[in-house]
Amino acid sequence: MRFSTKAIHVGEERREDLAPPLHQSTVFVFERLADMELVARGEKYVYTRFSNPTLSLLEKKIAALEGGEAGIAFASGMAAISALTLSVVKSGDHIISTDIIYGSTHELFEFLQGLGIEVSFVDTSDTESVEAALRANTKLVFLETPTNPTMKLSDIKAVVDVVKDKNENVLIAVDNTFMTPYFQRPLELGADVVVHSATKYLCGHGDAMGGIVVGSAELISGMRRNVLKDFGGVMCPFNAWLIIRGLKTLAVRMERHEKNAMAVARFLEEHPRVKRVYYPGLESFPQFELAKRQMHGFGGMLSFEIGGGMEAARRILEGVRICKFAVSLGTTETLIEHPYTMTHRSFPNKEAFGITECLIRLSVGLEDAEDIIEDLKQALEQV
Ligand code: LCS
Repeated sequence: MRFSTKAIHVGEERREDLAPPLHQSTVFVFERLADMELVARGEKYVYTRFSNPTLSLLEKKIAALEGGEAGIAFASGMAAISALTLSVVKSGDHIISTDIIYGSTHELFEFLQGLGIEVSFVDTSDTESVEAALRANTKLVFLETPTNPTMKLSDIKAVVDVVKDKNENVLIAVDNTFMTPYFQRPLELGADVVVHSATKYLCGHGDAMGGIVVGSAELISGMRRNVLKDFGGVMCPFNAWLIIRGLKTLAVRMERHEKNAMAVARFLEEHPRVKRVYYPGLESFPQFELAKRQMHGFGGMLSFEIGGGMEAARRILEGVRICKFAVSLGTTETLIEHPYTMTHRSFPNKEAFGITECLIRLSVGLEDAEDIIEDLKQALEQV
């Protein structure tokens, strides 16, 4: 089966109703005490905090799309990332993380430092820096590529080669939220684990929070036993149902997000008030060659820098009429936000990483590209 066929059919082969049922129940009824043996073998459901048939369908689908053995759903992307890290590292261990990452992931890793876990924030786009940062106690390398919000890429395969050559027990995780498995499949490049904020493109409509981890059956069953069951960050079954519905149109949506983003990026690149555009699909993007090699498309996210500082940024953000001035991404609507004061507000030393007062991030939606461009054009004229 190919990508879209998998997205639509995996886990739904033998069923009378076309649309998947929503198992909203928190609990599942037993007939015999011995049924607990079935539970131990993963053949019976007990309680939705451990597992649930609607969550299982979502987990199976996303694992198939990423090419992993198993998946596990959480209440949000951050619940997934925190569950993954807590299941892999303990006090005294070391994490290497991409330096420019989603603000809350950065804050989570800073929090973990308070629990005795060492974290090195490294420019993982430079593979040699990753190699230099490896220590005897390194357990996890966490890559976000493209990074939020500057779209910088890390070469997943090169990082895998360097790290595994030194220590094959180090787990390599990739946050694949921006690209989705339609445009990037880290496991095929040798990574061990993929994490997602399913709140974004996987859902696609901005109406359900969720997070997913995909990896080996052993890792995922361990996470289910420990972090999911005992920390309890389970996804709501209705959200899983919405995200399953979203997955069925993932391929067509990603194609359109990309087509629109490319048109918007080209428009911005030509605009006199725009100083710089960060979009991996532009020939001017410094890592364009890596983008073409590593990804199957360039996605719908871009950032751009304007002249005129905070006041100019404010005028654009408040001046749009079709684009929505909001954080998050991956929705049908184009979303525009200001990383400096919003998503990356508490990020240390922002300017050094290109997160300036003049940086604006766009999640290009599924509207007609001409309308998005006309809207940005009139907002830019207000500067
Ligand atoms: N990973 C990435 C790359 C993200 O962009 C986000 C959220 C998360 C993980 C966390 O996912 P959540 O818990 O929200 O489901 N990014 C956001 C953003 O850029 N604006 O608002 C949320």
